[in-house]
Amino acid sequence: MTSSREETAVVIIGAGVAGLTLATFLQKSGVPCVVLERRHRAYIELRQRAGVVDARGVQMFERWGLADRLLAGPIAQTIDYRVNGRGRVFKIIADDGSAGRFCTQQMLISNLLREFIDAMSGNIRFNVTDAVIRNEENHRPQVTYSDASGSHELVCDYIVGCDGDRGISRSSIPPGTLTKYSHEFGYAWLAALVDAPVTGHPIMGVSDYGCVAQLPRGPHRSRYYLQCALSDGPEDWPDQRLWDEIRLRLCDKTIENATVHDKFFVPLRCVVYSPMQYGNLFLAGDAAHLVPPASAKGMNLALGDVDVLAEALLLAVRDDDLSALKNYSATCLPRIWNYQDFSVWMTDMMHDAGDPTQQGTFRQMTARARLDNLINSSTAARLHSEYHRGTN
Ligand code: FAS
Repeated sequence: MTSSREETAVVIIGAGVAGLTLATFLQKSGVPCVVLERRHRAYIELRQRAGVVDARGVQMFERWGLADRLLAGPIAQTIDYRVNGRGRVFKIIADDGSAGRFCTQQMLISNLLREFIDAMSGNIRFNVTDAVIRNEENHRPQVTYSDASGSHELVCDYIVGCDGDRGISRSSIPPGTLTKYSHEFGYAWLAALVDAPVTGHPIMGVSDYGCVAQLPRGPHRSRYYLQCALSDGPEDWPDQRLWDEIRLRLCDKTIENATVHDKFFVPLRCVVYSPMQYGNLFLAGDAAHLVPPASAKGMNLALGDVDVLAEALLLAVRDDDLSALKNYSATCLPRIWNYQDFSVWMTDMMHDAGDPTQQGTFRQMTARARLDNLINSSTAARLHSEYHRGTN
């Protein structure tokens, strides 16, 4: 077993959407960086999560000249907001013609890995264990870790924590330094990847039996999301019950059972940590904030953080201009709170309008009025479109 000591400019912890996008931008700009990932390459390439890069994210990849190499085609510009089986198609307004692009998180991760490692010879270490951050004042930050070849020490100028909600970066910050804001919705989503493509429009469905959504995951697959109890687990949702509930909530007896590839349960919550930095450590993505999948903004908020951080790190490393880094949190948090508000609005609307046992019949009717507004009011439709596109 060997031990090594190396120097670099930026150490990125976590090879998810945030970590790999940042690493690719820095590598493209000639800023030395090392990515540390605890899983192996195949594992992260197979992990299924989000499905769409919004228009703001597409514009960012276009600015870096990477959109066509990383993203697939345009997404449907419509959503079928269905209430107890009655469909109403919402058309996303895009005056400047820019649109989100279909790109499952899995596809984006694979394309980023190919770009960073194979095309740009980027430096990434997989199967990392025992990573420890040293980020003290008047000391160059360090990360020590182990892998199959031994123990290692990386000395750097900056550390970026892109290691998600349960990573080591945020927990390396002294207790009491960050403020945690959180909101629990009190229910969960069952997410099921199935061999049934979306025919027609992506569906966001409200029903008296609970929320149901169907979002595309490629030409042959889609992901169904069903509202369920926080305590539910796979034993509560055998495939037959899944399909029976889908037919019930969409009021469509013609839907046939299809192969279910995976199922997982996501408790719906919103979380924000502030500030998103401590000394020379910066948090991005789920390491700093969480939103429920109902808003489809988890991956896109992570990309938004990277959009700001990449430019700030370039200024710091290249021009010794630390102003943007110092303002990183202040720059990101207003956008993050704006989309936290959208996520609460969207999640409440989609659930309150359905099963009245959650919030009662009064909230059910006001939530349905909000849905009607999206279809009947051009002003409401324009704002909703901006949120979907990530451009407000
Ligand atoms: P990620 O979690 O993607 O990546 C963090 C990386 O850090 C991982 O590769 C992890 O292995 C690594 N890591 C952790 N600890 C480490 C350590 N100690 N050392 C080294 N590496 C470490 N959003 C949507 O919009 N739609 C969805 O349908 C959707 N579904 C989701 C389903 C699930 C189960 C989850 C958890 C999230 C889902 N999201 C969804 C939100 C999702 O898209 C996240 O917002 C997005 O993955 C955030 O990206 P990152 O911040 O890069 O974190």
